[in-house]
Amino acid sequence: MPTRIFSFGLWTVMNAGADPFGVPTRAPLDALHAISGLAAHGVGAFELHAEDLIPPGSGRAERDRLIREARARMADTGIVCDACGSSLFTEPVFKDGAFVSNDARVRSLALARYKDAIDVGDFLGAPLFNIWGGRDGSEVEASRSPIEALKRLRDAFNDLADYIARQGYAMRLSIEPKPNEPRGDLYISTVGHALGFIATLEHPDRVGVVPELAHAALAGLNPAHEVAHALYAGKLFGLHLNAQRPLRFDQDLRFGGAGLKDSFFVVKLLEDENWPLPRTFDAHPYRTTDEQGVWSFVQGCIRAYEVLADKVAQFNADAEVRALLAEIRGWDRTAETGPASPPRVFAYERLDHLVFEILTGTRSR
Ligand code: GLO
Ligand code: MG
Repeated sequence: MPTRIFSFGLWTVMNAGADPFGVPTRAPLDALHAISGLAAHGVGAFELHAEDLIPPGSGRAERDRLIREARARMADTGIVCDACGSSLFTEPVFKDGAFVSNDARVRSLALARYKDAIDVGDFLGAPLFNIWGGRDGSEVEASRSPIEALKRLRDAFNDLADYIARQGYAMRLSIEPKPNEPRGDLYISTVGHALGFIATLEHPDRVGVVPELAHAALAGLNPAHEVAHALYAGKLFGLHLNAQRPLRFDQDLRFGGAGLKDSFFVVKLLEDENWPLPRTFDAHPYRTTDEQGVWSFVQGCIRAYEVLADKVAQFNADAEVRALLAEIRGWDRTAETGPASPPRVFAYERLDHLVFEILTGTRSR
């Protein structure tokens, strides 16, 4: 297994602690400081919204200066950019959506803004442009047909894929599904929705999926299964690790902060499948946190992944686990000899309990 690369969205450490009911509780980190700080804490890659680095409305000269500065930090520290995106969803003009807005002028503006962000991604060497359409859903269902919305989304993705190809950028596109945000029902809500939608595009091979654990939990889904569908389809172009208690408002907890067993099985899947891409964290430090706490949040995410990867190794090496799994595999081979008689005893209680013991550190190696 090559050395694992950990990545963070710049917006995660730049998050100022605001939530729907509260104003910011800390000063946002400067983007350049965020890049250097991540590198200093053992992070090998970062993902960004172009706007995290280049405030909307900046002129060309300012854009170029900020890109130069970012590239200098990257060259100095070795950190790379593994994905770019755009945070159009925060801006009032896109309140009715970006790609799906009923106002054609807004849709054109969204395409232009995404193309600008794609250019920024290319300058930073990003191999992926990831789109989470935070407002591309319906708050007022009567306001548009969902079929019309899907056609608008299709046209937009086709246009952006075409732009990337015409520019000759070595960049793939991805869709990050999410069920809701926070009042609207997004049209591309789960990995399954994304895969179905991608198949309708002109060049499906250029577009993949970036599942996020919290988004799967919001929909009440098993996150390992979400990730598995993307892997199985050859579409796991990226992944956002974090934590979320189901049936709650979007929490974006630190990886490891909730759903231990679900997190373990996601890590197990990635490690068992030797998934080669960066492990990206997309979460928010607590509102009560100061800058020092932001860096401890970063270390916490990474450490949680490493601990779980170590637990995966322990699980895979455990003699009793191995014996149980070998027995289970043996049942597969007896298929041709007809139905088992007497009925099979499925020793899953013990297997599942062994997961508990390994996760709680109560089983010796
Ligand atoms: C919000 C999303 C968001 C995206 C980001 C990608 O729920 O997870 O953080 O990951 O905008 O560009
Ligand atoms: Mg995300």
